[in-house]
Amino acid sequence: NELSLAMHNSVINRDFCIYLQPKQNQNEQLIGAEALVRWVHPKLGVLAPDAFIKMAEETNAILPIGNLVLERSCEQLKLWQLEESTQHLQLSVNLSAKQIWQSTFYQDIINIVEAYDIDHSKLILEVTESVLIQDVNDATEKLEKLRNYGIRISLDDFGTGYSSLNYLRSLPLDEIKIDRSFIQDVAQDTQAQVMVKSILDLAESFHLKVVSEGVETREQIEVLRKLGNTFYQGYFFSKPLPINEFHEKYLKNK
Ligand code: G
Ligand code: G
Ligand code: MN
Ligand code: NA
Repeated sequence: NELSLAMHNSVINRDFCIYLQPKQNQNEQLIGAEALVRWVHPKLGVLAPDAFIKMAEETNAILPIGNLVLERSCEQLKLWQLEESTQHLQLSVNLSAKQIWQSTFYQDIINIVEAYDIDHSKLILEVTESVLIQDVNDATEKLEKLRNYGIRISLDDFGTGYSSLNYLRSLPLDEIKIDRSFIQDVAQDTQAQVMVKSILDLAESFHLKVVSEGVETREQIEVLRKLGNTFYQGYFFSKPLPINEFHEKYLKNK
């Protein structure tokens, strides 16, 4: 159809960019960002992932788009690493299952990381449970290799999958991101608080960092602070921003 033809052309023309959503530590200091892809459609303008990621996966366009996102992300990390004031910043990149299933997956990542000559430890790859569930052994082996190379691995949308606890034990992880459905309720709902507290305790015993996703209010932050140690990401701080706006807002006087 028309949109998939346009996507095919846009892959050739590299009409994709990343927006950055800030990630803060418990003291609410900026520690990095998540890269979120946007399709800069020649006629329709900037499109968000929900408008095209599904189609990109169905047509396998997600493979070149995924590589482009990684390139743009490593390029940004390289720029941050040239300045003392920004070299501590980390950048998280979402991976689709299709990317991980490629036999060239590991080497594709390494090639990009080496081409941009970045500090490996500042790149975080986000995977979802559903990705891992389909072939745990294959995913574990590949992610373990990336981790041995120094790249960090994060489990996205944590709590929405169905056998989360087993995975925490067996997967090569550095971080989990608590799904925003838990965070949405955490200020009012004591059950959500109990859930989040258990996740934070569990993560601590596994030496995993935790990001609370979808933080929208001060109240949520105060409740989360009492429950344990977590980083924050969400509209309370900022929606995903074009790179120049991100720099304007967070790094202007640095
Ligand atoms: O940017 P937005 O808030 O609309 O993101 C929506 C969804 O799209 C999220 O679930 C996110 O994980 C996914 N997504 C964003 N960027 C990428 C990307 O570069 N690759 C893949 N595979 N998914 C992405
Ligand atoms: O699935 P993933 O976590 O990769 O996707 C992040 C998605 O969540 C993006 O679509 C982003 O725009 C959205 N998002 C980020 N912060 C918030 C928030 O505070 N509230 C809501 N409702 N969505 C958010
Ligand atoms: Mn994500
Ligand atoms: Na998520």
